[in-house]
Amino acid sequence: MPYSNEIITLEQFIVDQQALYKDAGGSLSRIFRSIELAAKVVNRDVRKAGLVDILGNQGSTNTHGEDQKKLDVIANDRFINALSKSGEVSVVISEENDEPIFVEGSEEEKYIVAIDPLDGSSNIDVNASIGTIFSIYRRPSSSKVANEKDLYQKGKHQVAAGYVIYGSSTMLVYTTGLGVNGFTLDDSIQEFCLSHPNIQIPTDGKIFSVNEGNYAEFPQGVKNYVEYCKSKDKETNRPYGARYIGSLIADFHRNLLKGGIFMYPPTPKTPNGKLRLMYECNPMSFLIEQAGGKSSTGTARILEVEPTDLHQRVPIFIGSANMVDLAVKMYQEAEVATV
Ligand code: AHM
Ligand code: MG
Repeated sequence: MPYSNEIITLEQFIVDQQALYKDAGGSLSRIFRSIELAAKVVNRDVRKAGLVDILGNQGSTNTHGEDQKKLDVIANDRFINALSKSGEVSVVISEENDEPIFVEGSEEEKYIVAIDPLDGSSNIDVNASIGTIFSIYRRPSSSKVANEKDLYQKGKHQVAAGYVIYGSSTMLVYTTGLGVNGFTLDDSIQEFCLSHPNIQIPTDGKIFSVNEGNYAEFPQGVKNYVEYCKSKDKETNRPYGARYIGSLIADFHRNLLKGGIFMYPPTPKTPNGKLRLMYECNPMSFLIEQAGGKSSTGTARILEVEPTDLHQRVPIFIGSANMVDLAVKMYQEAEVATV
């Protein structure tokens, strides 16, 4: 019988699981090792952010016209470097880079990794949780250098996805399609240790997360759902709690553990919502489905969306299965009624 207090490190867990996700050559494991290393380094950077001059804007804007904070730039470099050195990744695509990065000397390798190196960056200087999101694809083509077909894959083809949250503790949560597991960084030994095995999101939740400041611009169906969440009903335990940090990882992580729904709907100002398909919506959707939840654009399963641009945005409704079903139903009914 296994000793119940046994510490299982991320590295050990991945080695044990390797055979299950058909990674006999260890390629994916090596990619994970580089993500783990970069995460530890970025964690160190984040923890000392208030002490050294790495807070504030870098002075450049990223491909979406947003200010880049210094830490965004640092985290981006750290992850790109680590992934490039893994020897397994042919292309890195990053929310912070306009163009895909073809890794010199690894052009023929079989994996493509998409990253949002520091999500929720507007929260850096107010000390709220931020994080890194990653998403891994295998190249379908055997061409020497990755082609468009390799880069523009639907989310359902991800072989692994996860995030690192730099919060009150630092956690790495990931899936390879065999459930979702969470590891907490033990600072004293600098190891991610299994703390949240086989995470399942409750089918019904009591939290709704949406930027209600945009309410006037919401589609009618989303307004209806928000009103539903806020109205009183004993049987369904309403009103639900409203929680919105403005950092997807933090909002997602809380809802994953407690049950809830996160929404970034389309508005006239942001007709495709705000969040990026490749760097945010696909990885989070893979995770939520593996945890028993759901994720939709309002009209389609996120993982079925055909990418047409590496930086495209999509509306998102993600979280507890019953909450997403109802939100999507109300959204669609109102859309039909306005046609
Ligand atoms: P970022 O990748 O530039 O940090 O932006 C994405 C963030 C998400 O983390 C968060 O869910 C969302 O933007 C919040 O947007 P808003 O401030 O419009 O509510
Ligand atoms: Mg982001």
